[in-house]
Amino acid sequence: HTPSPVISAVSAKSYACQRRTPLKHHNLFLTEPLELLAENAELGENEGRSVAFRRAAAILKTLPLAVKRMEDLQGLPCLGDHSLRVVKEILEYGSSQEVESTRHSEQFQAMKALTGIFGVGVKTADRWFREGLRCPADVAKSEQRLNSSQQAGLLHHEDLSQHVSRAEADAIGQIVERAVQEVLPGAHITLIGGFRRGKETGHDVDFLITHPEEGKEEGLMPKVVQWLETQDLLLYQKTTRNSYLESKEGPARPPNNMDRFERCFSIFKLERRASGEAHSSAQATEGEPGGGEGRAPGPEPLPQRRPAGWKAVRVDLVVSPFSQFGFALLGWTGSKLFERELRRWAGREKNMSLSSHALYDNSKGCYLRASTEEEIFSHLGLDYIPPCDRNA
Ligand code: DCP
Ligand code: MG
Repeated sequence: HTPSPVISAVSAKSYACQRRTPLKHHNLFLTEPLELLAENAELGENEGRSVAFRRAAAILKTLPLAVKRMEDLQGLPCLGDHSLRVVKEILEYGSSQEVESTRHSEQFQAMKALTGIFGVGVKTADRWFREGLRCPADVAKSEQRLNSSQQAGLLHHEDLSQHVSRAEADAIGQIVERAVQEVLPGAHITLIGGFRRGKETGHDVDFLITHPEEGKEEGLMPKVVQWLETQDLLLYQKTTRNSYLESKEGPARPPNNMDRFERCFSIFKLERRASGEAHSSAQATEGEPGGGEGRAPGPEPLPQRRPAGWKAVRVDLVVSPFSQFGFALLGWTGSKLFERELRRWAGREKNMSLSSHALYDNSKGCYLRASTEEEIFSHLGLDYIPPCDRNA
């Protein structure tokens, strides 16, 4: 059996940043189970295992056809023994026992439900699980001490667990645009994250803000937040300052690049009027497993304020200096695996360190400047991949 030319072309490209990964593909019946195992590994803090499953899923997303037989996979990189075993079982029997038992396990479901609360990470969720808590309603009833983000997360959990539609993202975009123009005319805002990659729904809305005059962007975030607060548009916000400049770490050791910009994690109060379909889309995308009539058996709904007039929506705002804009844009467009693969490619194949602030050439001992994403791909010796094909 000789691999098809298409497979041969893909097989030379073992990094996701070398390939085009569209949003819609032909192998969801394989990638969904593999990504469930990846998620389970993440919830168990097994990062290596999680990345292995994600890489396996990502290669299958690039194939131009649905996989029918194991031979179709010959010569493909990124498929480890465990992933191959899962794929084989699905091809033969229609499902994988390991995947289905994980999907239905109490621990997986509880960890997913608990980390689904805004402000709750794996460590907290794990502690709560060991204390017997299984779902947000259990947490609400318990005597747990909650920090302010967790309190907001619980209070707005029902809204936040629903997908954000593109129309809602655009409505939020208009509000952010207005806020930013009020406090700093001439600033630019760009929709980043999943929506920039063409996703029709997201778990939040992400924006990158900059100003063409370097330095003008300094101190912008508190002013934007204050404006939003005076308009009663925020239900929660936590702002972190830009710590990149004060960072003592050398450039060769790239900073944990998500944390250094002036950034605001927030929950917006979106008037349902502001996006015509806020109401209906929230219901349409709920997609509870089990479906059918009424509620699926499971966690009881939380008691919470449920005014019909608005919906709580998670919004992330990031401010970048103009000189770093290309790096910030590339670093915040995702997907998370695509970002990871870009950094791995840079380090392993090019001896460079990429972050969402800069690109450093360790061999030459200098920074490589770039103002667009295209230039960064070119510095890295990669073909340009547009955002819609970064859905690894
Ligand atoms: N990001 C990253 N690594 C992280 C967190 C974020 O690379 N640990 C980058 C890539 C993401 C972007 O930031 O695409 C936004 O993060 P989100 O968690 O909002 O992810 P998405 O927007 O891609 O997905 P969703 O539709 O679920 O919001
Ligand atoms: Mg997002």
